[in-house]
Amino acid sequence: MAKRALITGITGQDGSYLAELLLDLGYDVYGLVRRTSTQNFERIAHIQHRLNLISGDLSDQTSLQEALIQANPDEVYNLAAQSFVQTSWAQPVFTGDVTALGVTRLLDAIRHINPTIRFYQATSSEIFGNVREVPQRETTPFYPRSPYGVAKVYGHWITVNYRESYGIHASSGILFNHESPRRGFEFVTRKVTRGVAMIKLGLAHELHLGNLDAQRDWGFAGDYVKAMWRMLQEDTPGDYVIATGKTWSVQKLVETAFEYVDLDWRDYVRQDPSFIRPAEVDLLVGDPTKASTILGWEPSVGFVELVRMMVDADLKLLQENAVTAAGV
Ligand code: NAP
Ligand code: F7E
Repeated sequence: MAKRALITGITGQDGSYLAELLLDLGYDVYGLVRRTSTQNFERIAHIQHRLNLISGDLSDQTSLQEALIQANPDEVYNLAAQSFVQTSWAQPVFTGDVTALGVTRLLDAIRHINPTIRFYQATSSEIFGNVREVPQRETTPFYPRSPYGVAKVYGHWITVNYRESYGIHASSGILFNHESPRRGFEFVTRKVTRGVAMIKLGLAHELHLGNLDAQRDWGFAGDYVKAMWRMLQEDTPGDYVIATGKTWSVQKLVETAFEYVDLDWRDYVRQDPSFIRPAEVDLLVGDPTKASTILGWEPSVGFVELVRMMVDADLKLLQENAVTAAGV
């Protein structure tokens, strides 16, 4: 019989890649979707006919219980969150409710309805924040620097706690930044690749950015969802850092993207204080040795290839939109 999986956050970047992966593996895939005034299923439109979508919200306990009863899953992947760090200062209570307490709501529903369900929690490298060690590994102490990071620390520890308290097969993936052509427009990689594509096509003339000195360990989302799945196939649950082991500055990201389309970034990039954060995470670089050793997981896409993939995709998207708008 086909395995069944429930994905929260299926309409997001990772949810869409994970849904594709699980469908390819022969799973029956269920996704939790929240009601929005305009439907936002763009990332899953191409597979929507193969998915079972269930209405629910991480802030609503009843809907989570109902979703578990309807989907009757073997595996639950909790990818839903208020995931944008900058917004977490503007909406700290909402971020805590969804990104932190939402994890408890889901775990507690699992505990009552079917404690044999295997559970994946989307933890983040933002828990390391003001880093205590370089590179960061599973044992590195946490020092979050935003309401989002604090919420993810809570989500991580409640996952560990339900594993230890109730024996739930609950794993936490401590994922470093991962990107793709499906990344939200507000995150810096996509903002840059879309900005570059717009400038190249004459649709924009400037790109406003914040701190160019921050360094991130950027990988490809399509690789990272494979690590999520592998964690739940292990006999023993655990916590795993998922990263490339290399770090790059935002400035290098900008240079790489502009260079690819033969433009000089200095002619277009403007520093804008409105994108500077109240507290910054200066340097993230992960050590994925445990994931490599136990899960056999390795990243397949490097930084330059990733940036070029995203610029190409944004150029194509904008050109297609122009053709559609022109009615050609
Ligand atoms: P994303 O594109 O922002 O997707 C977030 C998803 O969560 C969307 O499907 C969103 O639904 C859903 N969601 C938000 N609030 C919800 C609520 N109250 N109830 C139900 N669903 C809700 O994020 P992502 O990049 O795919 O990341 C997936 C997960 O990994 C998140 O938990 C994120 O915090 C974590 N993470 C991401 C990275 C990264 O670099 N991408 C790294 C580490 C950890 P709508 O479409 O309706 O908004
Ligand atoms: O910022 C700097 C910014 O918003 C990266 C989320 O997926 O990864 C993501 O969080 C860096 C920061 O991602 C702009 O200050 C400069 O230092 O792309 P970002 P993030 O904050 O690292 C982690 C692992 C997650 O878990 C999160 O869910 O880029 N930066 N100028 C800028 N950032 C943005 N967004 N916009 C700018 O204009």
